[in-house]
Parts: sequence; structure tokens; C-alpha cells
Amino acid sequence: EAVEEAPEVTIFRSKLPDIDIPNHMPLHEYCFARAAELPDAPCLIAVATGRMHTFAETHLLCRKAATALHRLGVGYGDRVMVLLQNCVEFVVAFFGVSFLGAVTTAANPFCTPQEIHKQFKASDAKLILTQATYVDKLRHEAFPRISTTAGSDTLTVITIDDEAHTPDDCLSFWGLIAHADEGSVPEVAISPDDPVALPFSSGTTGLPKGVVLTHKSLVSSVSQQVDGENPNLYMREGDVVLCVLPLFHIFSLNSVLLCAVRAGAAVALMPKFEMGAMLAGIERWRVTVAAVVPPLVLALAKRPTLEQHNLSSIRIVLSGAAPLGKELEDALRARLPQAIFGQGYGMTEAGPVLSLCPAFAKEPTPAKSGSCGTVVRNAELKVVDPETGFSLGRNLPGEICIRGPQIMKGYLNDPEATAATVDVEGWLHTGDIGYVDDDEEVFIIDRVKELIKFKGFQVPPAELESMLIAHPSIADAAVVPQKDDAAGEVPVAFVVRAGDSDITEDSIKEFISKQVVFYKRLHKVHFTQAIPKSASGKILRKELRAKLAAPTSA
Ligand code: 4UU
Repeated sequence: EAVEEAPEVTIFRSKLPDIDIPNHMPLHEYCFARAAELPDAPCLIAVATGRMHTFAETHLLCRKAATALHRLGVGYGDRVMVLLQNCVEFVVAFFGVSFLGAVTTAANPFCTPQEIHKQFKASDAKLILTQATYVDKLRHEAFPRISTTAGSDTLTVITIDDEAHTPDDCLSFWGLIAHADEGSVPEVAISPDDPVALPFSSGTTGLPKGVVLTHKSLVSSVSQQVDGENPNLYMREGDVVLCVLPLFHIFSLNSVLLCAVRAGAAVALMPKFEMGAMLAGIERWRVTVAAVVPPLVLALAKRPTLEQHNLSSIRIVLSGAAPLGKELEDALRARLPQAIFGQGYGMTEAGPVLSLCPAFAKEPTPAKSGSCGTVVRNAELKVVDPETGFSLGRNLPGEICIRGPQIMKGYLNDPEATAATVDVEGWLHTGDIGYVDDDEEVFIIDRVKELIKFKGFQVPPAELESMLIAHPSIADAAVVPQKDDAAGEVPVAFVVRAGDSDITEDSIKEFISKQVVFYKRLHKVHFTQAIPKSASGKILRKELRAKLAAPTSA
């Protein structure tokens, strides 16, 4: 197994011993392995309605969804697009698709028709599961005509609303489920290397790409977190895991949904973040594990009335998807003293978890404030000099690389981008700058990749730049992150006007906001004479970022 390494390569490993990972199993079988033992334990809780589904009910619904989708022609290898906020139907469809050896590609329902269409097209999805309120987005001219009769030139859309609210040209999810026979799930031979989830990520450069996550990747990642005698992220039956982060992002899909189901814990589904409803939901359902992002930590820490809620059930708060300052971490810790507060560090392409707070373990070991925890078990992490690629030792910052059974198979139909991210030795290069300290803890201090993160959401600069350059009044453009207290980072543009154009900042902002989801909107436009570029034509983003940081910015 072990690849021969040059002696000077420093490889960091988990402090926890490796375990046997059952990654020969299909994801649904692995996650529901304990459903038979815990038939009556709560599995899914829809916090808004108070409806609860036990493990037996959830498993049954997933099998019904599989037969229903199969009858609509979804089979092995097909892609199904899910365009939903967190809800029971999302989960049921995800596992139903997995049963068929098919693949779920989930997208943010707040995306614009153009953005949704790009993912729909790139993933070549066979049908779309959504909600009546979003169906108009799919009536955009880019999409095939929606019809209930499947054809090569029509689009099948299933909506989760009750039958009375199902648009005429759509199928009703619950209607299909009602007529589905859970006993006729087709026998499908699924190989561990088959894809099961296709999230989209821009990775270290360029436009969003489909990230092929296989049954093996996701089983390995979940197992690295919640399996073993001493699980790194200790969840068990009786736990209630807050699922307020969107399931179309890999953090919530993996570390919340899949981990909780595997561990026999309940998933408390909330369609969106609303502080009052979230706090009431935590109290009502006695939430024990909360997965959050830094802006949510900020909102909680600043909430004057936090102590009016009984949040004593919370024993773990897991923050991830964006950097969390030590001060903020300490501020929330002081207000939730009974909870263990720590971070996870993930990247969609990494399956996604690279490191996790060791204080979340069944036998916890302490972690420092500001650290992203220690590398997950059954994996290898190294830090390399971003210029030379040489391995660096402890306490020396460089690019974080990860290797293990959990990482992506590759980018969909993009061998070039795959090869630029996962090298021949199997190391995935994250584009993050960090170091490992004397206690094996990982600290992320910077990002060398283009990616901008607005409240943990991905904003790929290349996407905005290609839109800007397409504008006739713009000669050249570059988009870079600017630090922001509430969002972490916001995208701002440097724009070179074309010829004698006098295009304004507002019209550029509006031009972009019509095409993109809210978190990709430009917060500022700086007009400039030229975009700094390297000899090879690459935008010198560092220079632009420095300009923004300077007191007399552009
Ligand atoms: C500083 O953000 C994610 C996944 C996050 C995740 C998943 C499971 C966190 C904990 C967990 O248990 O994926 P992407 O692809 O949207 O964004 C990846 C990038 C990283 O490369 C890094 O730049 O998001 C940033 N990032 C972080 N930065 C992610 N987590 C952290 C973190 N601190 N804790």
C-alpha cells in the first residue's frame, strides 16, 4: 500500500489509530447499517413542522423513492438534480438515488436560472427535484420544455409540494411515493468506485466543476469521523444534530446528514437560517451537536438574549467552511460553557474533511483555540512549499496536501483540472496555506487559490471575471476578496473601462447581480488603468489584494 517517499517528506497522521473502514459498501447500505437495530429511533426531524420520521420510516421512504425514480427511468450512473432547501424530501431523494447506483447533484435553489442551467447541463441531469416556488426558474429558455411525459426534448420536474400545489407540468413527489412499492427496488451492482454525489466547486482555479465523490470516498470520510472504538466526532443514538447549514454544500451533507444517520443520531432539518427559529428549535428538540459556520458563530456570540434560551443540551459545536478567529471562538465558548467548541477543516474535493477537532472524540484530547484540529485518521497530510513543492516540517506554513481513500475521484469530464489538483502520487493540493504545530494541530492562515468565501459560500472569481469581460464597456477585469467582518470575505472587482466608456460602478454591480446568486454580488468596483498580470498572463491577485489592504486603497 504505502508509496515510497523520499526521506525528507514529513507526513502528518492522526493521533487516533487507523481503523477498518468498510468502504466496499454502497453509501446507503453503510449509513443505514444500524437502521434495523434502531427502527423506532428518530432519524429525521422537520423542525418547522415538528414532523419526525424514525429510522424504519426513513429507510422505507428512501426505498420508495428509489422505485419511484426507477419507474421514471433513473438508473445506474444517471444524474438527478436536487434544487431544495433542507427538508425530508432532500434526504429521501439523496438516498433513493444512491440505491439505484445513480448520482445526486444538488444546487442552491436561490441560484439564478443561468447558474442552475450550467450545473444541470454539465451534470447532464435526467430530472430535477424541486419545489413549486422554484419551477419558474426552470421555465427559462435555456432549459428544455417541462413535461410530465418523458422525452428526449423535455424536462421532467418533480415537486415536493402537496398535490394541490403541484404545477400541471410537474410530477408530485409524494404522489409518486404513495404509489411506489418499496419491495421492488431494483438489484443494482454498485462498485465502491461509482459516483454517488456530484457537488460543484471551483477548486483552486477557474469555473465551478463537478466534483465526483464515490461511494468509497463518502463512506471513508464518514467512517474517519464517526466510526471506531474512539470516534473522532462522537455521535450516537439519542444525539440530535442540527442541520441548518444547506445540504447542497458538502459540509452539511457529509458531517451532518451522513455522519448522523451512520451513528444512529437524529437530524434536525431547518430549511434556512433564522436565529429565533433556530434557537427555538434547539430548545424544543434538545439539539446536542451543532454544525455552524463563522458568521453564525458571530451572530450567536453577539446575540444579547442568548441566555434566555435553554441551550444546555448542546455538547458539541463544530465550525467549518471558513476561517474562525480565536477571539470569536473564545467569545462563543464563554457563552456556551458546557459545549465543546472546535473546528473542522474541509474542502469539497477532499471528500471533504481534512482535519477535525480532537476534543470531539469519545476519548477527547484538548485542542487550541483557532486550530482546525488534527488530520483525520486513515489519511496522510503534508505541507509543501508552494513555490518548490518541497515538503516542510512542523510549524512551517505551506500548502496543505491530503491523501487518502476519502478524496474525490476527480473533476467531472475534466482530466486536466483533475491532474492539476491531485498529483500522480495521489496528493490533493488544497490551495490553502497552513501549518501543523507540535501537538499535531492544523492551523489555516491563508489561501493561495483564487477562491473567495462569503459566509462559507464559494465565490469563484473566474466566473465573475468572465461575465465582466463579456460586457462591451469593459476591457479587462479581476475579482478578489476583501475582508469583511460579517461575511469573512466579499468579492470586489477591479475594472478597466473599454475605450471611452463611462460605465458606472452601479451599472456594473447590477449587470452582475442579475446573473448570480446573492452571495456572488460585487460589493465594490474599483476602476483602474490595467490589471496587473504575470508574464504568462495570470492575474497578480496578491497585488490587488495588497492594494485593498493598503490604508489608501484604490
Ligand atoms: C479555514 O468549506 C468546505 C467544507 C468545509 C467543511 C466540511 C466538513 C468543514 C468541516 C467539515 O466537517 O468546502 P468548500 O469546497 O466549499 O471550501 C473549501 C475551502 C478550503 O479550501 C478552505 O479555504 O474552504 C476553506 N475552509 C476553511 N478555512 C474550510 N474550512 C475551513 C476552516 N478554516 N475551518
